[in-house]
Amino acid sequence: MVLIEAQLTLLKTTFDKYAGQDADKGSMSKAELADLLREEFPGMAGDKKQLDAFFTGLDGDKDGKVSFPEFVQFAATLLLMMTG
Ligand SMILES: [Ca+2]
Repeated sequence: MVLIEAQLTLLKTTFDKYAGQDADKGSMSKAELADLLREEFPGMAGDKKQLDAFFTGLDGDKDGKVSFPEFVQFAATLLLMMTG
């Protein structure tokens, strides 16, 4: 459980860092997601089509913003895929 807690804390820190850039600090806009990708995943940045697809995939309820639960769900899915 300690490991999961550490992962969640890291996710929350990462989320807050980028979601907090504009007035809406509780969710991530597409611009903020683009910043996150550029900083955390340099290899994925620069492709607008890829960013659009990524953002749409994260935005589960399609309200144009990525909330923390949506972000966590995505990270969990990634983790499951990686641990197979
Ligand atoms: Ca959303």
